[in-house]
Amino acid sequence: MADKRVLQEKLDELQESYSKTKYNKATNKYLGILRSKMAKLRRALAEKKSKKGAGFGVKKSGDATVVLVGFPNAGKSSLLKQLTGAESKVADYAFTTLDVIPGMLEYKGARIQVLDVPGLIEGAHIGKGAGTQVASVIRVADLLLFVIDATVPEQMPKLVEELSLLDIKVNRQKPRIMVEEKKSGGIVVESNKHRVPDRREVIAVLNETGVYNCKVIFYNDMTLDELIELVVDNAVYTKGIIALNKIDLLDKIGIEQVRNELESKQKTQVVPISASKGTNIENLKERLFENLGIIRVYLKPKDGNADFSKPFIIREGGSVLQVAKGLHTKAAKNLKYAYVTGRSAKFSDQKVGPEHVLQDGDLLTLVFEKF
Ligand SMILES: Nc1nc2c(ncn2[C@@H]2O[C@H](COP(=O)(O)OP(=O)(O)OP(=O)(O)O)[C@@H](O)[C@H]2O)c(=O)[nH]1
Ligand SMILES: [Mg+2]
Repeated sequence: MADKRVLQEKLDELQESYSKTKYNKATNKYLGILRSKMAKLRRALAEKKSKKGAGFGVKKSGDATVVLVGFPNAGKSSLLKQLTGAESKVADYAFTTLDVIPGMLEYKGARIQVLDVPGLIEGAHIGKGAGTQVASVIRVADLLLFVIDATVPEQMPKLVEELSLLDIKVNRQKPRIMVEEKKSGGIVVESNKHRVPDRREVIAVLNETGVYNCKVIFYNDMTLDELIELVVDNAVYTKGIIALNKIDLLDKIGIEQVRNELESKQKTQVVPISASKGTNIENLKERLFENLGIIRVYLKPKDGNADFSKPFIIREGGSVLQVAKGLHTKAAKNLKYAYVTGRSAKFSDQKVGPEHVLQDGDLLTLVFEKF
């Protein structure tokens, strides 16, 4: 990649043309693309500035991954210990944690990886406080657990804003679009009567990513900014719930007030806890499990009983085939059909195909081709 000085010069150049361009419908597209180019350059610069990030490579493991997100000193490391028993240094000052510290929460037969990361601060998106490296860990999460100091609830909208600038969109429906690349024929737009950016804007944005021939199909309304964040910025869309921490510092009425306000503004679940005192931690575990959409199925041999102490874990919407794949790739290839008893079945031992979608608590007998 180009050196720091060249990146900085390019960024200054873009910033200058951005501030000189007046906003109107004709320049809207151009401004959107400038914004996203500037964001990319800022990120590249931030990565160059902080070389310390080498320790940030943590592999996903377990059945699902939750990342703790919060300002410094909010209580993330204290909570990691409560949830998983893993030790991460706790201290009464900011930036105690400087690396990714993994823990494993075993709950109802599922193994949920919990990652403690350094606190996020305002300006993280321009690399402050190792913000871009922290973001690279947050991007892989299946669920975010925001850790908010109950005495400073205004931390929450700031975190959401900062993550958005880092191309991580919290609790927002992913806009649906399909881009079918073609060899020739230019760019064809199928809006399906949705309100979408005009054709020239769509073409300009796609050209920006090196696509000149394709069919674009829109499945919902979309603004130009949303189109840019989706195809140029490669944004991720992640669900997040809130652990309202340090409730031991507020009285009952205070806790309810903060909780209701956060819940209505952020439109997500808020679980009041005290990480240092261990209050309401079991309830938080249950909420994590629920929001991850984890499903347990029990394998039952043809003429035997299921082992209820060993659930097989899949995610909501998972099928019989996914279970077979999880067992062995060979098993998946040789799967013929299955018998299911439980919530997804109409009656006991219903015969179903590999694509049958399972539900929590189902009993499953897999039948294979002889091999
Ligand atoms: N009163 C109270 N203090 C808490 C609670 N949870 C954590 N703390 C204290 O808050 C301070 C910071 O806790 P940490 O767990 O280190 O916070 P952190 O979010 O990991 O901080 P960084 O690593 O700096 O980002 C410590 O002094 C904790 O003892 C809580 O529920 N109540
Ligand atoms: Mg910490």
